[in-house]
Amino acid sequence: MAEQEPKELLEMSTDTERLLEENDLRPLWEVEKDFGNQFGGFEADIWKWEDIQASIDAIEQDVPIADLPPGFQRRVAVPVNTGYRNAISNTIYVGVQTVSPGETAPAHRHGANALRFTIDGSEDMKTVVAGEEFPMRDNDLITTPQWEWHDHVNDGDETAAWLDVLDLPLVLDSLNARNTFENHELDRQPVTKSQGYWESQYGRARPFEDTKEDGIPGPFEGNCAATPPYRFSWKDTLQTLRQRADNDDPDPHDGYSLSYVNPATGQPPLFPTMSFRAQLLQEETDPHFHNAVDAYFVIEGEGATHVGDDVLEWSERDIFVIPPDEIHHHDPDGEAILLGMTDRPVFEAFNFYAEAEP
Ligand code: 1HN
Repeated sequence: MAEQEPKELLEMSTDTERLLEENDLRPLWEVEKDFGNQFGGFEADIWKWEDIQASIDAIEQDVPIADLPPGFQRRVAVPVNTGYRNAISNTIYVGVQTVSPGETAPAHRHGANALRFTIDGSEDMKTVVAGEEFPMRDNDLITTPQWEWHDHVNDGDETAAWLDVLDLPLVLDSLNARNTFENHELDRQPVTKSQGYWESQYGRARPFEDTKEDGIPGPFEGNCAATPPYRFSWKDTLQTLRQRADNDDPDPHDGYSLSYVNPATGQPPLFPTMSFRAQLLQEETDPHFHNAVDAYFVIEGEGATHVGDDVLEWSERDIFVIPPDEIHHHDPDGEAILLGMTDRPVFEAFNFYAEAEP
């Protein structure tokens, strides 16, 4: 079939063009071309740990947290996409943060949801969330739900590093919700709860009240219940993954996979805007594609992820991203474990989520 000639652009008279322009009006057939292009050049991309490590070490040498200008006051190297220089994707932000021995990342709170996934941690590296000190051990995942005060205190001897994952591009850019940040009057918020408090409230026996004094909805509010502050210890998560690998069949696209559930509901997503999985891969997965963004952190092992015509070769601690609608599959070299992050809950909330095999 002969290639179709591009259609001639509709021409308006110069007078009409000027009239619209003077009145801040544009014809839809012009506007239409710009929709969906604000976030240009979103390609599959990978950030290798050795490059991230060199960068976080260098900024740690140059920039004490105490010298940071007013603002978020966190020492973070932020993987950015070619088409969007604020974050890895248009919805999910991932950063790599360090806190040196003796340093504190001062207390603040905000409307964006956040979590920490510990890379180099210790019992003495604590993130303080909603009055409780959570020790950050390697590969622990700790939530910082929206509006909860949080500060990070390193009482250990080694620099600590972790991933921050926030729905920041969604909150700050798409929703333009900029007045959603507040600094605490103290660098360190008072510790008002004993260790283990938050976890204890979401076990099999729970407080009877619908809503606790601090306003965080209790377990009886169905799927809308807010995410509590919570630490998912890697020790437990890994044990569950192993049990799955020993007893179950893998999912064709995601291997042996666990959802980090909202402890208040027992269901995913962990946050209304972002969902997380631990995925153990032993074999090549089947290709599929979907309109939600997937980002990954390599917890263990090495392999490759094929995205369209690209091959992302990954090893431990690398970060990579798969743009919407790209056909992709994983090919681990032996056994590998990934942390999967996605904005799928946003699509599902609006009945937009779609997934298919090629
Ligand atoms: C934030 O609160 C943290 O608490 C890290 O560690 C990165 C980036 C933007 C906005 C808030 C943190 C952040 C952030």
